Amino acid sequence: MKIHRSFSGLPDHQVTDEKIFRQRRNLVLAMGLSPLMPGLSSAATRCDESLDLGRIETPTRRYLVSHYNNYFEFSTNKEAVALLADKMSVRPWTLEIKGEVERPVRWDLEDLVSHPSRVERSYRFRCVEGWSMVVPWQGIPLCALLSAAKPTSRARFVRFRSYVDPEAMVGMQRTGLEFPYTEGLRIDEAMHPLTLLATGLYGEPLPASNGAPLRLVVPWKYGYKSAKAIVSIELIERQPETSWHRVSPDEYGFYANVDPEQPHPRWSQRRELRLGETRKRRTLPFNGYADWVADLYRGQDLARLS
Ligand SMILES: Nc1nc2c(c(=O)[nH]1)N[C@H]1C(S)=C(S)[C@@H](COP(=O)(O)O)O[C@H]1N2
Ligand SMILES: [Mo]
Repeated sequence: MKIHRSFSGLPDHQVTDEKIFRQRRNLVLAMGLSPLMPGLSSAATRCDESLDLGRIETPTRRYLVSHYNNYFEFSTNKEAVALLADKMSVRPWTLEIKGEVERPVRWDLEDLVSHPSRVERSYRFRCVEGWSMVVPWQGIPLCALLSAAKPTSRARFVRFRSYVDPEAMVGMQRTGLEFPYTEGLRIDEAMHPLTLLATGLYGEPLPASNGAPLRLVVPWKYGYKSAKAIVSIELIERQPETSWHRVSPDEYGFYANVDPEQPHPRWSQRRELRLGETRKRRTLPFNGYADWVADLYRGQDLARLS
């Protein structure tokens, strides 16, 4: 029988164990230095655990996932995005992780795509507008990259910036949004094991319309938090301003956790239309991920946080 050995000469399972151990230690070190915040300890202990998400609904057809998109850099017409976004060049691509970190890093896309922590995750995805989908993503848990950069004790929030290419992105002038598209998370949300930096879907590289080559996926929050085409991740002390919050602060909050009981000022959030279906479904608290993330918000006023 052939035993696979890695370069370290250890059988693969030991290497894995050691890798997990190192990740955990780095994470605990990183998190241990951070100011105490609700949910922090649970996020710290679960970052690198494998997640049993149970059974999830049937994935949305791939064609629908990549041909009905919000990507305002290109167009506000969801059906037009796929054609327009295809014209943007995504190679070469680097992602920088900077700010309040001991080890700023730049990743080439190639190294992310072959990253040892890559996972496959099917997640529900719920847009604030009331449509939803189920997507089989491939990607890297963001915590694996953040812990490698070693956040300092001042890192309490994370800011994500999308790419700008004024020539290819022909919709930029026609929206009220300011670009680069900017989003943010609290550090414990960013370190949560569900938070993914997606590099692909349906086993293939990300379609341009879904945010190629690299996009954030935060499945318990409304879709606008999941910024596309990410080039920069910055750890910072204060809650960052975000693109949607800036144009419409009463409608698009920073936390934006999916909450059927908290209506948007202009419509109810109780139900949603899954792409490809004809009858609406009930929207679930935290988009169905309450068991994994509700702890992050213990003791906080969720009405104000949504
Ligand atoms: N850079 C960028 N990221 C973005 C957006 C955008 O316009 N630009 N739209 C957001 C919104 S509102 C949603 S619902 C999701 C849509 O992702 P999808 O097109 O992959 O379904 O992307 C989010 N990320
Ligand atoms: Mo959205």
